[in-house]
Amino acid sequence: MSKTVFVTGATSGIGKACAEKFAKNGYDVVITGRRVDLLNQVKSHLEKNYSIKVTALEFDVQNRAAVFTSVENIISLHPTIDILINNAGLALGRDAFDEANIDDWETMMNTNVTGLLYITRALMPHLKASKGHIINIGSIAGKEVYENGNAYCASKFAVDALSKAMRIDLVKHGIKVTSVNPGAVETEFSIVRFKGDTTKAKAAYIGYTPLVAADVADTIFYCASLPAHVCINDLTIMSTQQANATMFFKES
Ligand code: NDP
Ligand code: 8X3
Repeated sequence: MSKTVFVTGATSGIGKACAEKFAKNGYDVVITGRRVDLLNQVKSHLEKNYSIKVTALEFDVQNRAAVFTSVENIISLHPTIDILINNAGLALGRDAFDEANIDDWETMMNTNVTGLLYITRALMPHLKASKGHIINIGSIAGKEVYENGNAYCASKFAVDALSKAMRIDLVKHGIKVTSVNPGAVETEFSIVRFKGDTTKAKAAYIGYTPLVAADVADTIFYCASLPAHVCINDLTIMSTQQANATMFFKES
């Protein structure tokens, strides 16, 4: 029987690349996001190219009722969920603590931390039943705090803590927990962070070769493909030219 992966935030970037990678390898896929047009495009693309079952769920991970209802509704279609990739997330702004927008702080916390908690709790019975694998997308920003990173870094430090906490509490159920922490990946991330300012977004990647979403998806797939007795707990993946959270070797 084919396995099922549940990927949050699969309308673009790392989540979309994960959906493609797992679909290519025969997994049934549940994809989620808020932009229904993009969700449907990803679903059609996967169904056209791979002989797998694809279910698209439109909801905002910040909406607790929507998360729990959506998960309940898919279980008849996908009775077994083997892998959860907690990927939906965002940064908003890159401002000093004293100037940052408080609404942005709330959105980052509610999405990156509370949303991840909701999804994971909603899927808990299914992951227990399958002795499944939770893969949380953290960040280098969850390992090192950088200037003007304040609430985004805090949200990813929280993801780091939750990965450790889940691993401790869920080991008795045979559930694996892996934290994958990328450095700079060129996706829609910077366009979202800089609120549509594509010049600022592009500037984040000038002078060096960033990761692309497929680099991260390939690594996640590797983590998910190991034997039952092997778990990568924590993995940081960076562009070769990125030495830490903020230091990039830029060719002149
Ligand atoms: P993208 O902006 O390309 O993708 C983000 C995805 O998250 C989209 O599919 C978006 O879907 C979804 N999403 C965002 N907010 C919500 C929400 N409230 N409810 C449901 N879905 C939501 O960025 P990336 O692919 O780069 O980011 C994916 C993850 O990787 C994030 O957690 C990010 O923090 C992390 N990361 C990214 C790095 C980078 O440099 N790009 C580096 C390290 C970590 P939609 O808008 O349709 O809802
Ligand atoms: C995204 C990477 O360095 O912009 O988590 O924070 S960074």
